[in-house]
This record gives sequence, C-alpha cells and structure tokens, in this order.
Amino acid sequence: MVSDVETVEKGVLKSGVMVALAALLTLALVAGACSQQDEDGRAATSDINSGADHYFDADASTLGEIEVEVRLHGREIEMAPSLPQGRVTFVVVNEGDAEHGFEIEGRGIEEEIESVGPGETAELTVHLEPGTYSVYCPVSDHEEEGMRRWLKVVH
Ligand SMILES: [Cu+2]
Repeated sequence: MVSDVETVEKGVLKSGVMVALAALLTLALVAGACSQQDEDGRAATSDINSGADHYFDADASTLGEIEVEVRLHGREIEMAPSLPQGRVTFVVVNEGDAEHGFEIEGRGIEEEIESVGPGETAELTVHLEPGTYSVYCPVSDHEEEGMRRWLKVVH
C-alpha cells in the first residue's frame, strides 16, 4: 500500500494528487467501517468509486462531485473510461508540446475547453447523466488523428 502511494507520488508531482490520495484513503477507511458495499462502487451513500485509480479526486466535502484528471500528450487523451453520474470537473493537463483542447458531447450537452497550451492546465465542469459521451480534442484535425474516445457515465 505504502509503496503504491510512493509510486504515484513520484510519477505525478502534483499537490492535488496528494489531496486526492488522502481523500481516497479516508474513503477506503469509511467504506471499510460501513460493512461491505458491492464491488462496483454503487454504494448507496456515495457515487464516488472508492476503488478507483488515481484519476479520481474524491473530495469528501463535496459528495456527488468529482474531479477527473485528463492528460493530453502526443495525439492521445488519457483518462478514466467511465465515471459515476453527477457534477464532474475535468482537470485537463496538456503534457504535450502542441496546443490541444477538450470537448465532451452527448446526452444533449456539448461543452469544450477551446484551447490548452503546452504545459497548461484548464478545467471544465459539467453535469453528466448516465450514458455514453464522445470526448475529443477540437483543435485542428487532432480528433481524426486519434484524440478521441468514449466516456461511459454510470449510475
Ligand atoms: Cu489536440
């Protein structure tokens, strides 16, 4: 457990991740104390999946809201393939050396961060209902070059 935390810490030098880890550890303890919830994160008291990986920033003070890290590099969008429904803030980090953006489309919404410069971070908050969404980079023809993926939002 401790070694896992250290690995993530070295890999991602962001203070936000430390906060996320602390929150996840807290959640894990809470979940452990409240008997066994089912494994797929559908706990009645929270739509935060405490078994999630480090993409999730589970802030216990804002239940029903989550922060999701999105990394852009090369012609790839790296992010969790599925999320729980609710208010989601995408924290989009451009780790590449080209301008990128972030757009999410589906279930009647279409929201975007038009541009994120190299090395920059931008945030986009949306309310997501269960369903399948298309996520892509709206810059130039990056979408066709591979910067697109599906995001599944579940109950
Ligand atoms: Cu792009």
